[in-house]
Amino acid sequence: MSETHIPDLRAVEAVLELQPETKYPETPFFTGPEAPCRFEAEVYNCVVRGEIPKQIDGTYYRCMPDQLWSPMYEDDVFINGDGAIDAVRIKDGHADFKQKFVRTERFVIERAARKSVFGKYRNRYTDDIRVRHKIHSTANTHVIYFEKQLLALKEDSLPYAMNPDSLKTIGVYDFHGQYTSPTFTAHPKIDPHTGELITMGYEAKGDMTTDIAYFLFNKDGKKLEEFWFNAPYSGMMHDMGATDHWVIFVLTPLAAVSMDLLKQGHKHFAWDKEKPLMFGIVPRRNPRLEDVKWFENKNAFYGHTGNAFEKDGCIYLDAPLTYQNKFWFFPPVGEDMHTTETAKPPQTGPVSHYVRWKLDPNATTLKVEPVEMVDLDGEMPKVDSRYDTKPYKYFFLAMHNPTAKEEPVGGSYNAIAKCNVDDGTYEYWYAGTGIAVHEVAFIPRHQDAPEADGYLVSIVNRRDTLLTNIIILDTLDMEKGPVAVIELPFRLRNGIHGSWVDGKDLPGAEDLCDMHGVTDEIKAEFGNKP
Ligand code: V55
Ligand code: FE
Repeated sequence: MSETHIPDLRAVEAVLELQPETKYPETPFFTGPEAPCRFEAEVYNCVVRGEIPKQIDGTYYRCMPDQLWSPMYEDDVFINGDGAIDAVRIKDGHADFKQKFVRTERFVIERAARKSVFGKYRNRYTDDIRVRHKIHSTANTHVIYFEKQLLALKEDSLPYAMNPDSLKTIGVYDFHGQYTSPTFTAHPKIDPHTGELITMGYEAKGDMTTDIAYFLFNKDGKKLEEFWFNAPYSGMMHDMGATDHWVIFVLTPLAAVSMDLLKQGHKHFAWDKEKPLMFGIVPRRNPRLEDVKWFENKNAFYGHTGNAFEKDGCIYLDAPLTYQNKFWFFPPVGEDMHTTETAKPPQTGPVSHYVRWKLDPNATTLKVEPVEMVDLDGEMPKVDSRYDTKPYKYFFLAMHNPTAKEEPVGGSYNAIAKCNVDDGTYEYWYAGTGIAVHEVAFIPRHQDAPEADGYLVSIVNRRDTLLTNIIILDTLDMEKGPVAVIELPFRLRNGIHGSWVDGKDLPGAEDLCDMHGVTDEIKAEFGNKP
């Protein structure tokens, strides 16, 4: 037989079909650099270029949606992926990494099934009938630290608690039975002075309902407030805001479709060009229905809160604002996500602006218009968490470099900015062509460091090499670029939100990576003592 008749591996691969449970849709959410990763990983002592500042001691946690199984529907969306939690433990100039999936009910059932049995994003009527009434959380949106546990969050369900040392899933968390809504926001706020947790659930009496449940917990997890009220319409309420005396509820025109449409298998949310963006204010303590006020902004997309604070009796809310639907994959009812007019980027100029709303609790007119604070196209704003809910001066932003020729890669950003909200000035560092940057976490240089003086940590997708970097920037010299680049020998997908937890606050009872066999004797003799 001549050699030409023996197919090589590439030729074989070209004719063999992928098995159905891992054959993903040929859409940008599942192909190329966004192909699902599907693994759990540990890297003890990562490869590091440069020097990780020795005073950094803590762990960066963040969520990455990653569909373990090919979705039941071709039009599945990125935000429906199973929640993988990444942890980067930094100490003594070294970094250890671990990635583990949250053991949600969906994870364990689908692991047994070896395929997807949960259907579309927030549409239980598209599920395998056997799981319709199970917990739908993918725990893929944000991971926060409260009561010495990680809480992995998805706004359609309760949090999942995890062990912060090992990333083992503990289970669904309802604050010892005190939390009574079936839903819990992915963006609760923690008051850095009191340690209180300000949180809420929307669609709190079931799919498509306008009910909102507000909760305030003290730092030990004791419920201080529970207050139920209604939104003017049912829509996505992804982020929120809080100040010393007020809580702000953000209602976006990504409207919940009718129950009939949901039952017919429609996507849960659809952009509604006619609806305003609205802000509901509620007193943080002793709220009463007569204190609730809804302010109205024209139709616009609101993603994430930068910060909120109070001054002279007024509430200020700061965030990037976009006059088009950034969630193009939830188009208006009857429109196609690939051709809808509501999500086309404008031909010129930045897409979002960082703006400020003034919400006056005594106002008689409830129409509001924001003022632009910083002219940068970005999202995922983060302040120094010691200034959350308080007046502040600086924030960090994942942004699109305005001088770069390329579009933000894969819907992500390519630069990181440090912005001064008082005068609109900023500095930024551009990561380069084909490199996707995401939300940062801020690490104070030391406990008493001035506002925004410290380091940023973020996970960066190298679409050029199909690998991953974790970068550390010095906030006093952003333009210099990272002081350390941690290299992971594999590709990760786009990440969502995360938190930095200081080492002194972590239990530290277990190791992040598997240290089995490394006895105390071995440690005593060979241990790396700085
Ligand atoms: C967002 C992300 C979500 C979600 C709803 O960033 C909104 C916005 C990762 O999941 O379910
Ligand atoms: Fe978010």
